[in-house]
Amino acid sequence: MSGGNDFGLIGLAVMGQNLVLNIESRGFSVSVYNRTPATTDDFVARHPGKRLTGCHSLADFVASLARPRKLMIMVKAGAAVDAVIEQLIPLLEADDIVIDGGNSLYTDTERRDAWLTPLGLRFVGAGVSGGEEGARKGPAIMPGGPASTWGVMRPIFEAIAAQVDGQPCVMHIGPGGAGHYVKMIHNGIEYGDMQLICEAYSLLQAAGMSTDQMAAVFEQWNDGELQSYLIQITAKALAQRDAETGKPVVDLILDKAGQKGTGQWTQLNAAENAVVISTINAAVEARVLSSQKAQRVVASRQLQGPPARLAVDHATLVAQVHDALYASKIVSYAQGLDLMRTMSDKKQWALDLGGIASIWRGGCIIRARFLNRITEAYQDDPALGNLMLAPFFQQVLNRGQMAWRQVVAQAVGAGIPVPAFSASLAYYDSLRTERLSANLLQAQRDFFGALTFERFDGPAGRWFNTDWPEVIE
Ligand code: NBP
Repeated sequence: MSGGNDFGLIGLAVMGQNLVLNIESRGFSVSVYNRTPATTDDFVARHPGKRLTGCHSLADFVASLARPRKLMIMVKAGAAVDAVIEQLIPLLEADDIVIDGGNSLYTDTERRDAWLTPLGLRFVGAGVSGGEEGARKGPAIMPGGPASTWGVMRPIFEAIAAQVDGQPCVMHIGPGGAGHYVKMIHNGIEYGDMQLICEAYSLLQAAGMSTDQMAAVFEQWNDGELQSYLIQITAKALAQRDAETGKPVVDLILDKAGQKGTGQWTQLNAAENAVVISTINAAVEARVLSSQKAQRVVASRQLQGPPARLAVDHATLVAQVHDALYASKIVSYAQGLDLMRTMSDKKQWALDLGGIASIWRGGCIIRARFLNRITEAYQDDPALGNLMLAPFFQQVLNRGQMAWRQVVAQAVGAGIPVPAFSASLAYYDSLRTERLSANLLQAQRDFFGALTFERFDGPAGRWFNTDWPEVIE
């Protein structure tokens, strides 16, 4: 078939609708399909004059697309994606490109890739970040899949992606599930960023700052090295007043955090690969503990601690918390990048970590000025082992480490939980400690299990043990 629409999208919920409007606005004709046909009709009717073709059957939808067909599935992650693919398979032809733009688990993407490739179809798992607004105005897009699809998809992806300094926030991430994998790590890092900001807020609040004062601090931080979308929206959220009561909205919101699971996927992947992501772990666990509100209310009456108050000068605290936040953020990104590097080596994905940082500069939730510095660090040293050792980040960490300690120490002293700040600092201190206490740990292992140890005064790789005394209990 010649002619036909440039692109097709299945799944007209909030993400799908906004992506379609974005794609159409860049000059592409788009066919749309939704399981519930009324949604399709309503969507097309609400956008007259646009190059949209509403289809009531997948057969009509597939027939309406130019070949090789380029279509995106944007339905609820999980079984719905498989259900749509099953229906599509008999309708598609060799070389057609099926993109899953939802938040699929990367192992599901690998399974689908192995399912569709032998059928001659090209499957692209693409992470799309930025929520509703990103989808409409320009998301960060992380497509994986066969390299042959990149040339075909590039004009559309580059046209619809967010742009930063004239660069589109999209690149071919790597084969198979690499795109969805990188989106998962993006989300894990997002968890870390959000928790760190919340800890900064809790400390400023404990020093008696009003929400308006804190909003001003975050606004000021957004003009400096912490500039980021999340800092910006934090300032705006703190400044927001409830229309009914006139109180700050944040003071009315129940302290129970929700989560959709991508943070936990990141934790599992890190555990499987023995990579430390303690900041992200702390962030996920902080959400879990927050959700146990009833138990916390009981414990708050039974377990003792100092009053959660900081009697300190506001300007000094603000400067210290700034440094603690920046340093902890660097640790969190270093850990996320370490996990990506480990998986890239294991799966031979050849991930371009500097490039990934660069496409996260726009469209997505973690967009931030400092991502430029990560890109530069990998440009300067493509084999960089740990982000914290790049000269720029070393200097920031060395400069901020005393303030960071003071913040964590004050928080601990006042009984204010700062799990992500303290996990980040512990990682920093562990990494820079030449001689850890693991000598004693090895002694214990050898004591109870004859598991042997290496010696400082022995050659590396030679294993020793000792005749430990008998334990009489
Ligand atoms: P939802 O995740 O709420 O999914 C709703 C869509 O899935 C509807 O179009 C629905 O059709 C369709 N659907 C379902 Br449910 N089961 C289906 C099935 N068996 N067959 C065909 N269609 C089915 O939509 P969303 O919030 O727009 O999110 C879409 C994807 O994007 C998800 O993977 C989500 O995790 C991801 N997402 C990403 C971001 C981000 O920031 N990147 C934000 C939000 C969502 P119906 O109308 O007939 O029920």
